Amino acid sequence: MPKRKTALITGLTGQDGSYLAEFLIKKKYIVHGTKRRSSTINTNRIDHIYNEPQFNKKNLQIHYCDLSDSLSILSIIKKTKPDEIYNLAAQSHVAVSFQNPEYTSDINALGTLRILESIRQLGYEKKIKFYQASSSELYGLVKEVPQNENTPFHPRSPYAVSKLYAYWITINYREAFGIFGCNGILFNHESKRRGETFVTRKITIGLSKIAYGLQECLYLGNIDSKRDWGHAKDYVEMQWLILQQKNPDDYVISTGQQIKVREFLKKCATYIGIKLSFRGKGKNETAYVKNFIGKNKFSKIKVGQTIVRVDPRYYRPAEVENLLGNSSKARRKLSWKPKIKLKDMIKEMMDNDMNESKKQEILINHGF
Ligand code: NAP
Ligand code: F7E
Repeated sequence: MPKRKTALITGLTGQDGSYLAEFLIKKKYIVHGTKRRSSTINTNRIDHIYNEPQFNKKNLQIHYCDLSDSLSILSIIKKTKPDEIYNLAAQSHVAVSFQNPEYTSDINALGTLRILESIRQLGYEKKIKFYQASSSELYGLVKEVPQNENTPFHPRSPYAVSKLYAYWITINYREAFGIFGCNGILFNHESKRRGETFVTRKITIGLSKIAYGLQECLYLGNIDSKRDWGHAKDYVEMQWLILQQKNPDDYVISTGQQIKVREFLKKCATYIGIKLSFRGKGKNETAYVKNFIGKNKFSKIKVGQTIVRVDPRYYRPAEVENLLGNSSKARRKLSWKPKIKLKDMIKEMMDNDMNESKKQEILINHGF
């Protein structure tokens, strides 16, 4: 039997970490993942692969690790001796990075350095392949549309600046020490496992709660920013493919399908039979229920009701307005193309969050 490959995923408990672990286990890898200590259990995205009887527990092993802690990183790499490391751990929220810039930089920038330097200190430069979760946020104040691997960067947040350091330190360790280090410059990708405070999930949860009378209104920031959205499941496959190539390289990963936040909102509303209309401008803009498409399935919502308002507290000190990726290099060299369409992703997210709200409404209103 050929020897099974071993992978180490930092940020196992996050959206991408959970999908990547599933993907690698299916590929017969032994997967080691890191999680950080938390006062509540934070493994809900991976419990199904950790506990399910058909998965031998040895396929997924979890280690405590914080990217601020060099010694824990070094000792996990030494203990697990992985063939591949996927560095997905990060303080990944752009808005939060303005409030916690030093922490964000420590984890995202120096955390990446700590892993690369551990590989070097252990003498594993030729053994371990390293994937860095780089981001379309690097393009920030964009110099061209669409953006590709040669588009100059102009980061617009402490998050993006920290990811710029991580991007370059990965290339530096590749050039200086011969580490097989690669950047995936990933555009926004979402799923039903997306963190609740990112805009797509905030919208799917908010609309679902409004539909079941659990919330009156959804408050959003800049609804005119444009994003190139894909599904996380498609994007983790790319992360793996990038490390299977003969030579290390950097790739843009995107669908090339761009819409505004307000369009995403409208599409989610349409999915549950609500036609939204907007009135007002800037911070005074609101969205109300224009009419129902078909029969109104939600007795708590009325025609004319304002269900979305702009709240300037969600504006960012510097915004990234226009992200659109050109992933032709990845499509050509890795024969990759995304499989999941935006409308199917919206269906998955809305179905998931409508189900959750329905359960909550039953608990609250039916005396259980
Ligand atoms: P996510 O859901 O926020 O997951 C981040 C992971 O990092 C979580 O497991 C989190 O642990 C862990 N983490 C946070 N701080 C840490 C620390 N100090 N030490 C160790 N682990 C820590 O992010 P994601 O959407 O899966 O994204 C994965 C990676 O891709 C991130 O690096 C992100 O910046 C990057 N990225 C994401 C996108 C996107 O659209 N999703 C696009 C481009 C790049 P907890 O579960 O305990 O919080
Ligand atoms: O914002 C606007 C917001 O927080 C998208 C991370 O995964 O992708 C993600 O970063 C847009 C922005 O994602 C709200 O101003 C409006 O223009 O969902 P987001 P992001 O900032 O694009 C990149 C590629 C990453 O690398 C990051 O790790 O939506 N927006 N109203 C809002 N955003 C939020 N969060 N909340 C609002 O209420």
